[in-house]
Amino acid sequence: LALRTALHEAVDAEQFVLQYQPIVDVRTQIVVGVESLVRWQHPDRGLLSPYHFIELAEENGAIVGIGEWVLRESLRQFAQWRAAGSTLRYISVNVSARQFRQPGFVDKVRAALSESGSRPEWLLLEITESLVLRDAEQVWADLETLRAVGVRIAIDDFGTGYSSLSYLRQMPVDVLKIDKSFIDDILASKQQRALVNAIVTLARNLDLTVVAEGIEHADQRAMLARMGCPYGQGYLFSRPVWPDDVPALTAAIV
Ligand code: G
Ligand code: G
Ligand code: MN
Ligand code: NA
Repeated sequence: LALRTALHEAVDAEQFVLQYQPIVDVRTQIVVGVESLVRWQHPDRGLLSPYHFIELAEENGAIVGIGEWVLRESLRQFAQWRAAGSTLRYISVNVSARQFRQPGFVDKVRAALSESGSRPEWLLLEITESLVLRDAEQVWADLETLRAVGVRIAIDDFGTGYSSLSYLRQMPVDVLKIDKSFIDDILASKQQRALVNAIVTLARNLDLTVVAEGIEHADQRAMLARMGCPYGQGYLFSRPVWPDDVPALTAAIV
């Protein structure tokens, strides 16, 4: 209960911080982008993972302010890295359904891009399958607007929701992030392997990009490379790191 009320003041109190996790080319392991991941630096409880507060923030609406801060801070930081010569291609930012549906969301994205001096191509927004499936009309219109501007859209945790294959073809999205639960068993289970292979092949044929999430072992990476999965993310390459460690990490892997 205390967390719930504190959440509303935490943005103004500047208690949120971002870590960044590299997204790599599965074959070469070169870092192509980073995903920003929010943490709450709570005055008494220490550094809190989003698992402890994102759901609460969605319930009480604080997610709107938090999400706006995350978007602006991510782009500010990314533009700064680029200005310093970084070859990173993009930054991936999680957007919760409630934040996306907030009136004026598209304008806020535009404003965050221009105030930070970012190109729209630098931004990848991660949304959930359920958002794309519900309230289809307004959400789809907003997705189309964002894509027309040049911002790309990813479906996060892909495979855990209910999107049908015929829907997938029409969805206004660019990237599928295959959920970690599929990658976990990619070696042990022939069925899971077949599913991931099918998603990778389908995505390629639909001109969608794929990121495999939660890669922890070298043999998972090798298997995904053999399947032709283009991009990956996971502890094998790097855990989420503090902003100061991003430039070195990028340079080290390249
Ligand atoms: O970084 P970590 O593994 O702790 O993230 C846990 C969960 O929190 C993931 O589902 C992730 O998508 C979510 N998450 C992390 N950062 C953000 C954010 O800025 N906004 C939203 N809406 N979710 C986030
Ligand atoms: O829902 P989303 O995909 O945004 O969640 C990303 C979360 O997954 C982050 O909290 C991040 O810390 C976590 N994560 C990233 N790579 C790995 C991994 O290889 N193993 C595990 N267990 N978690 C990971
Ligand atoms: Mn994500
Ligand atoms: Na995910």
